[in-house]
Amino acid sequence: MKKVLMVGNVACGKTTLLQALDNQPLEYKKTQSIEVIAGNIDSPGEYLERRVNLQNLLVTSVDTDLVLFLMDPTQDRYMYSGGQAMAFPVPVAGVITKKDLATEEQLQQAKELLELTGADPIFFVSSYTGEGLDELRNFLE
Ligand SMILES: Nc1nc2c(ncn2[C@@H]2O[C@H](COP(=O)(O)OP(=O)(O)OP(=O)(O)O)[C@@H](O)[C@H]2O)c(=O)[nH]1
Ligand SMILES: [Mg+2]
Repeated sequence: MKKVLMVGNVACGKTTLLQALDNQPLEYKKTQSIEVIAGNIDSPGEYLERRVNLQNLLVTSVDTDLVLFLMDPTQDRYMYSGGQAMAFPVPVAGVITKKDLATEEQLQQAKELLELTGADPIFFVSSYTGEGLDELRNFLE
């Protein structure tokens, strides 16, 4: 499986998705710093949200095969910038999280916003119901 770096707002579902992909029990734990989960790299949402920390994500991604830009369709805050995927030295794919909570309209809007970053392809998942996880796993194989 590809080694990935998780990027996304605070509470968008990065840690929960890594647990779900690894079939671990879903346990909430605030990510405080760069952390390894099942061979992948988890980051705190503050690394995306505070501009001063962005460099940490770029440097950390060098040691991975793929970056995942995550987006919670139920959150209004958009912290990415247009074309941001191009700044990374490895490919960037997108994941819309919390599919179980979002309306169809929220999902479509999140997809359009995430596409602006250049992330491709884009997956829709729910770590709670498991929807979309197999498709994402296949891509990561
Ligand atoms: N309903 C639902 N809730 C989810 C899902 N994924 C995550 N959550 C919830 O969203 C909250 C935040 O999830 P985390 O995985 O901790 O978010 P994070 O992106 O790692 O956040 P930071 O570590 O703060 O950057 C938790 O209460 C999770 O249980 C999902 O697919 N569906
Ligand atoms: Mg986390």
